[in-house]
Amino acid sequence: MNCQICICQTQVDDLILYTPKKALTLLINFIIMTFEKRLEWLKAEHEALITRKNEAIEGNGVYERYRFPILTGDHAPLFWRYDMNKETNPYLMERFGIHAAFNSGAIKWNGKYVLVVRVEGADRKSFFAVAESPNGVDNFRFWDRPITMPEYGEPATNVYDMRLTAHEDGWIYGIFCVERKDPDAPAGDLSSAVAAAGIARTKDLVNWERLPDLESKSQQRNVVLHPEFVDGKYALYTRPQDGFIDAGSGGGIGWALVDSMEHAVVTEEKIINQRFYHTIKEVKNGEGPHPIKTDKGWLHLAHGVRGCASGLRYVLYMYMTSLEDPTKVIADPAGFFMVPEGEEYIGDVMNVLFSNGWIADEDGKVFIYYASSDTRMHVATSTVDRLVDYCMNTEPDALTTGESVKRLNRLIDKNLK
Ligand code: M1P
Repeated sequence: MNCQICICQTQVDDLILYTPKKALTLLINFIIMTFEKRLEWLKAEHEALITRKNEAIEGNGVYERYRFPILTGDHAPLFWRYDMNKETNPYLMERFGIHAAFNSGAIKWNGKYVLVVRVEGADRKSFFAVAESPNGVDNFRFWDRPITMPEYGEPATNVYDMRLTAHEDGWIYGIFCVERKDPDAPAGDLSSAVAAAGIARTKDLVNWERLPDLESKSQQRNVVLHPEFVDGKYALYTRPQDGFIDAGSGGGIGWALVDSMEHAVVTEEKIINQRFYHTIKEVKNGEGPHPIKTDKGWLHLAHGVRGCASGLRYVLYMYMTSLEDPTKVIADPAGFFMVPEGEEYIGDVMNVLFSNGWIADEDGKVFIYYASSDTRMHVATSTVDRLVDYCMNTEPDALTTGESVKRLNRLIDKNLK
């Protein structure tokens, strides 16, 4: 018989809460586990985690956060992580560690809230896997297998951050970052990478047709496909990198029209949402999921990055563009929309909120899927009306302290009248 000592934090908490007799019984039950008992325990803990009910937390009126993260590495199926054969894994050890579940694309699919999750293994490689929930806020369960994404060209070292777009051409596109080691990096530099936008399409989220990577003058990250044709072309939100992104060069979220997704080539790029000195997007910014169409304009969610003593700080912000001309910004609320709070600050890459997925239901409810600290997934909910109101009625950043104080005084005057 293989016996192991095994007790988890929740059990320790339980022991503290329970009467001495109950605590003793629990202790005896858990302290020595056979393979079978441990498997039973693992399954029970996993099921309890997945089926845990989530609760909305009243917030600032713009959105509601939820009490629990919706996906973590621990949500990955046990049969991805453990060899469950007693002969080959007598200690029932984890054989494939799943470290994190974050930066997920999102889509409403067959009535379910579906995420294409960036899952990161203990080996630091990330891959895509689909998780679905019946209500969008809890009970997210991974499909049995991760996505087997076909390669294009030289196999990618890492892939991540898929944006999903159900395009009016009938396909669901996934655009994601493909990273490979920089072949021109000097010997000994094992960090420099080359990033490109990988493109794939599907009709069922299981079978993916890989298309050529986006061709562009510069490296690209955070590329997102607009859901409609514009002037008969596919429209992309881009994030030209390198030469374009040095401080002071005025880079930002770009816009490019391409003739075909089967061979997407960016010839011209126009910056539609710029970075600015001393704002939440001073260092860089990137489009989040594709914008939501509203009767007042396209509603955008993006991330802005600034530097500080503790490193880069990633926050979420919103803006709106015109329905007639999607390159024209019509609302640009000042500052951040969401920043890390509480445990969201803590994780692999601290001080980061990132979103590449949201779902707008037909009744106007919006599910904002965001990741914290490159570690776990959360949800916040709002409505199209509230988000449009937020964008239209939050004044833009006037870029100086004096103007911010004037803005504050205008609100105070109104309220004290
Ligand atoms: O670590 C924070 C984020 O950093 C990168 O985002 P960006 O290219 O916009 O700087 C990505 O690696 C992203 O996955 C990550 O969350």
